[in-house]
Amino acid sequence: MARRWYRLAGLAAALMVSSAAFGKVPLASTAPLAGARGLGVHIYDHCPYCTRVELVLGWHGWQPKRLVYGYADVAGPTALIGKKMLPVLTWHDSEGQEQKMCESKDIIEAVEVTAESTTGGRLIMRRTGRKDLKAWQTRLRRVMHGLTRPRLLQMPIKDFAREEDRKYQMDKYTAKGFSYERALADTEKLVPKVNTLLLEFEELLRSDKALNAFGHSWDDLYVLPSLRVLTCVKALAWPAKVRAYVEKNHADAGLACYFEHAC
Ligand SMILES: N[C@@H](CCC(=O)N[C@@H](CS)C(=O)NCC(=O)O)C(=O)O
Repeated sequence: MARRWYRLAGLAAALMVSSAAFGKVPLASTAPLAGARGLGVHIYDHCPYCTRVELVLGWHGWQPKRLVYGYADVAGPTALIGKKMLPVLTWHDSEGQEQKMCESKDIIEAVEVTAESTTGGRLIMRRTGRKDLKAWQTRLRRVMHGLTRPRLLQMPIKDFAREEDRKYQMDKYTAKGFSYERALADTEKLVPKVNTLLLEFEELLRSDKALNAFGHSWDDLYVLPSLRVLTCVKALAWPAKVRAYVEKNHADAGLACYFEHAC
């Protein structure tokens, strides 16, 4: 029963998400999380998909139990949804049945739809498709990983607490041609590039709290998790407005950044 509901919920959410993406009115308007008890959000602390889910849950004032997994733990996530992939949201519905949902977009849509019909409203507008933002993100992606991958391993998070967790991350990216040694040696080349991007980002912000004047949108959900990950890099110079945007949005969601542990 739980499995069947889980598949149906996934389908309904997928329909809503895809119709939202094409600018249509969502096909379904049920509130999948109304009456939910014992909400749990299963995550890796450093994972951008997990962060976007935690941001939306937190902005809505929901405080699910936070279950963080070691990156090499295959059994934990697999026991939830049959594969090693997070985030996953778990809860008991109004009939006491255990429910699970994966896919960050589906989880966020479920939270938004539920908030719309229970607590008064959605918080996240659709992605705008701003070209300036897309170009900025593409340039950031090219340079950020050399700074963040080696340093995330040093953060005091459960993801990388054990040697096997750190090895899992290193094996994963080394197999794709990433060199940790070269990345660290390139620090002095990469830092000015990211600093320039952070300065440029200041110009992209159209309000203190959001990328667009109308408020939060998927634009923010794509960018904030990358900026949070960058907070583990000590040598970066954060323009005050950008740092405030990052700190305020994460603080509002009750989510810590890595500034104090940056290395
Ligand atoms: N489409 C999924 C993607 C989730 C995803 O890729 N999660 C990564 C963590 S950032 C994961 O679980 N990776 C497992 C692994 O690398 O072993 C979503 O949006 O939720």
